[in-house]
Amino acid sequence: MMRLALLAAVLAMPTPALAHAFLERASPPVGSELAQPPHQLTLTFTERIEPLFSTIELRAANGATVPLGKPHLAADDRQLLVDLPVLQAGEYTVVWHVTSVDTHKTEGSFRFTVR
Ligand SMILES: [Cu+2]
Repeated sequence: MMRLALLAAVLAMPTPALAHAFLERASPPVGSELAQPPHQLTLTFTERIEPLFSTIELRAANGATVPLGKPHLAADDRQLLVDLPVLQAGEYTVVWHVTSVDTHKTEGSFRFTVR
């Protein structure tokens, strides 16, 4: 019975999870506290991504969106970079939506704090 349930769960998955782009690491790091405001945001994903259909949003603690330029792609196509304006002290939330080259969409968010 257990085995059947497991098989059903596997069959119900629309696509192999392997090929989806998830956040591998970030700069500033997820959950970090920074003594100096960062100049750039760098998100590294587990798969190559399509920059035209990928966005990065930055929200201040009061919910206001911090205006950012368009993110650009680093050489290995797995990294999105965006320049940051001078950030005031406070907690920030990075919200990312990316489309990997296999057209699968993923999204997530994380926080960092500027002291
Ligand atoms: Cu995928």
